[in-house]
Amino acid sequence: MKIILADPPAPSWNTYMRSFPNLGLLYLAAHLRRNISGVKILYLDANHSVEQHLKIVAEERPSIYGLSFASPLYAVVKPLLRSVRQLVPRTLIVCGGPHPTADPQGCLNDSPIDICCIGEGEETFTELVKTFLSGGNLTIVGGIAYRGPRGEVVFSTRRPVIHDLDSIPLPAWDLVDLRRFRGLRQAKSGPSTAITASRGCAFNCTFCSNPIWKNATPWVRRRSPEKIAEEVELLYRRGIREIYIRSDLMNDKLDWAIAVFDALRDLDHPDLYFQCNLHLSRITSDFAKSMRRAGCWLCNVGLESGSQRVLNGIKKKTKLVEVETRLQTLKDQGIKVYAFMMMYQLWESNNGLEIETTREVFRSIRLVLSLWFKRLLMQMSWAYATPYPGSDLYRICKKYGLLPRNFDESLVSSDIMTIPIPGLSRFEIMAARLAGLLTQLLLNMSNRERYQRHALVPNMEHAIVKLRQLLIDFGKPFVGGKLVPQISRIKAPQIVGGATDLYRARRYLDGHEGVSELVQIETKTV
Ligand code: B12
Ligand code: SF4
Repeated sequence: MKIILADPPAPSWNTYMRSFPNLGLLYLAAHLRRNISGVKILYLDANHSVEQHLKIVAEERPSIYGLSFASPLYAVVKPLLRSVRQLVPRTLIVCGGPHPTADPQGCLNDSPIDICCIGEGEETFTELVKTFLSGGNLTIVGGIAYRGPRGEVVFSTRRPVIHDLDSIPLPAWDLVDLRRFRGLRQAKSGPSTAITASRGCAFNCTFCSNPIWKNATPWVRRRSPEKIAEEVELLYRRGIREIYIRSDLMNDKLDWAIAVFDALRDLDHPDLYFQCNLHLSRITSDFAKSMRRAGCWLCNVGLESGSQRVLNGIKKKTKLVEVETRLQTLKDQGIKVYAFMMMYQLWESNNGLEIETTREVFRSIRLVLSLWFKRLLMQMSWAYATPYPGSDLYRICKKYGLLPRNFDESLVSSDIMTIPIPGLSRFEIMAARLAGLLTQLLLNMSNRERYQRHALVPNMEHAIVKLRQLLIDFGKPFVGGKLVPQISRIKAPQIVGGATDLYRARRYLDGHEGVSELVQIETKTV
């Protein structure tokens, strides 16, 4: 029996997806192999073009095709799945990951998906394959959604989360040719890749899709330091020299986090570096020391805003007065900080809908500049607040009628202003965005340390391309005084380079790139 586990082909402008393999799929493959013998698993990574992807599917004719995707890619996934269905009509199509978990109804209604896996997939997928092999009734498998006899979406029993993450085998790294991946955008060494040390997050930021994983407790589960070190050692032996620990937060439980970094230090590989994600409120000196001793040189911190009102509104659990001291703690250990910032948040209070003002966005810009001036911040990026399905922001936008008509397409890049914010003038949005991007450029240009060789050019290009798009956007139509996100039909010369790029996103969805490619393949093969 053959199974394909796949990422959607990454749009050409999306470098993120090309940086390292999909850990969820590697975990599924490892669990499947441990529990079922005689199954051939093929991992199709995001670096395949649409054409290559479909060619492999047509050649292999798998019994099961499993696709993993987050919401930004759904607009791209729909035509892909239609092609897969036409090429291999008898293959069982199973989808999982953030988007099928957050919106199984939408997925099953709009796409030729047979089964959506809700939440964690190891046990669900293994049970599905076993039942499939024995010719049993797939609908009794827990943790799935499927179409019932009248086309209605039916949910099977809820599946509990896996409490002991160490009981899952290490991801099937042997299925992966690491040379196919670009590695991390910012890296001190290379080749680089990513792992996860835990699952879930105890925080509840309103813009985050984390609630989709919270359908069962415990919300946060952690691997043992020993198992994490075992995986790191395996990757080191395969030549990896830098690892991004992609857990949502590395410092929510400090004794565990320190034990993890101590175990990594004990591996005694001075040429191995790490990066991770931190919550500002839990940065302590002991923890920062353990990070540094293990070779962790860079951390991402979601600062999000320079306004306490906004931070409270989005439930960030961050105090502005603490920002400098916490970042200084990292600086004292030589650890660099990359800040994630957001613009134009919305939230709900007792008074109804609250909206971040342009003045507040400029406070965020001022905060970034002052932290940069004190050398507490190395780099940062901006995103418009985007209502990903599963987040509270999505619920709020839906409630107040603030989801655009072309919602799936508008999600494709967080450089697109997805929410048509009432009462905000176009000039204000443009001015804030311009000031933000110039700030980002300033930070990028001022970082001329040696390790930035890999990172500087793409990051500068990233900001320049966004600036250019902003200027193009300035000429776009507004409806009723609001910026209405639209996938426009602009024709313009190709921009070289690899940064995420709204401009290319639009071309892509316009049918200039992947989508038209898909249509051609369909007509050729049908
Ligand atoms: C790593 C990561 C990335 C990597 C992905 C690399 C890769 N090739 O996989 C990169 C850097 C590309 C990335 C980018 C982005 N990401 Co991201 N990312 C994550 C992160 C931190 C961890 C994912 C992970 O590895 N989890 C560990 C594995 C074990 O879990 P998993 O992938 O969910 O897989 C399990 C199940 O979902 C299921 N499953 C998954 N696939 C399948 C398939 C089948 C067939 C089955 C049966 C089951 C199944 O089984 C797996 C094992 O249990 C998550 C946060 C999170 N906590 O999940 C955000 C997250 C997925 N990202 C998110 C977002 C928003 C983004 C960006 C838009 C950010 C941005 N503004 O640019 C981009 C867009 C990506 C894109 N185009 O799709 C959101 C998605 C929200 C949504 N509704 O879709 C998340 C959930 C963060 C959040 N909490 O809001 N991201
Ligand atoms: S944004 Fe980060 S801290 Fe907030 S809920 Fe999501 S993962 Fe947790």
